[in-house]
Amino acid sequence: MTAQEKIHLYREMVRVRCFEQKCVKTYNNCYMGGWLILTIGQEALPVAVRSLMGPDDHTISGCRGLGSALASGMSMESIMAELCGTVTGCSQGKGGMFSLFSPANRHWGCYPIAAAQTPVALGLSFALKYQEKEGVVFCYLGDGAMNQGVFHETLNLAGLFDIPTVFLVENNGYAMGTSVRRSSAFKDYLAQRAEAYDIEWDLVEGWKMDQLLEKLQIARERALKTSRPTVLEVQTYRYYGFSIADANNKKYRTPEEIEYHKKHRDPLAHWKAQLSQEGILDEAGVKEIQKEAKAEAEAALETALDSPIPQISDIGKHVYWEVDHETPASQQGRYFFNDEPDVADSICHAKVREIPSWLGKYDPPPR
Ligand SMILES: Cc1ncc(C[n+]2csc(CCOP(=O)(O)OP(=O)(O)O)c2C)c(N)n1
Ligand SMILES: [Mg+2]
Repeated sequence: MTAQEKIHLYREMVRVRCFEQKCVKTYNNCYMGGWLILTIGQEALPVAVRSLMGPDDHTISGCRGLGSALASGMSMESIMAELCGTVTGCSQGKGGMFSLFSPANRHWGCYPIAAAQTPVALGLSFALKYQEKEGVVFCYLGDGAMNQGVFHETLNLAGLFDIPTVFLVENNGYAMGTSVRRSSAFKDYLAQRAEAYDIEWDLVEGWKMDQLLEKLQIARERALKTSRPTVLEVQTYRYYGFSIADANNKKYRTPEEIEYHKKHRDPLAHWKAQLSQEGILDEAGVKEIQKEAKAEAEAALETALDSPIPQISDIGKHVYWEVDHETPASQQGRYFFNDEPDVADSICHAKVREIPSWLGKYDPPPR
């Protein structure tokens, strides 16, 4: 890596952290609603993943997906507006936290249902193989999501059919307020479960950028050369609660534990120390990067709040392509199979129902 590339990785991590800190303030000032699930403390992985991706590589994440969305190349504006519920958001402000999709950046979203993204990742990877493309799918999931049945079905098929997926288990020690030890049966490491499916696995200290790059590269090469999947357990830690609304987050873990991670395992501090040791980044450079990232987040917020909220009349749009394009299928109410329109008509219809009057009464708080 060149010095510039190394600095780029640091800048990207700072962008994620500054953006999310801005989100916290914005949420607390009531300009954002719904879920806000932060990556702070876990920034290194999404940045490392993105830096290794080729033109046919894809990403998909679980609920803790702000970092992977931002690292994918999505703009701060499009994410901030989505979280604020305004139309310049990537899903026109109609989805929020779990609608951070960007096909242009080959990022297929943050799935709120634990492990629901894993079979989708499998399907994406299968498509790459089927179309004979040189690509890999990086699929993020949490330690808690690892206990979902669908993940095991996914591993079974990935192992059986040689599907090129890299499963990134972000083990941050907790699933909501439940620790890994209280929720999960395993021998030494969670990722070891992959052995049951004859899938290669590994561990990585997720706060160390250099280690992440090395192990991600091995997994990616394996997928490209042999089409074999990998389960990579990334040891990491979240500084905030499960979501922004987690009043007990210092009760199910101690403040000392949080402080320990901030002091000894912070991904930004770790990479910064390395770059400073190599003489390629000094304090003035760090300050400049922070200043730029803060200004970018501030500008994104301004744009988001200057945009209108979505029209009530658009509530049924951007759900089915057929409806948006008024195809015959949408008239029949059958979007995928058109052979039995009568049956379909009786089951569902494409027309948007009358909008309840209370839905129109939402007003954003005054600025
Ligand atoms: C199938 C399912 N069960 C329960 C939930 C509620 N839920 C949301 S996130 C979460 C814990 C997720 O923990 P983990 O996978 O470790 O991800 P983390 O939040 O730590 O990144 C749970 C239980 C859910 N979303 N989906
Ligand atoms: Mg977790």
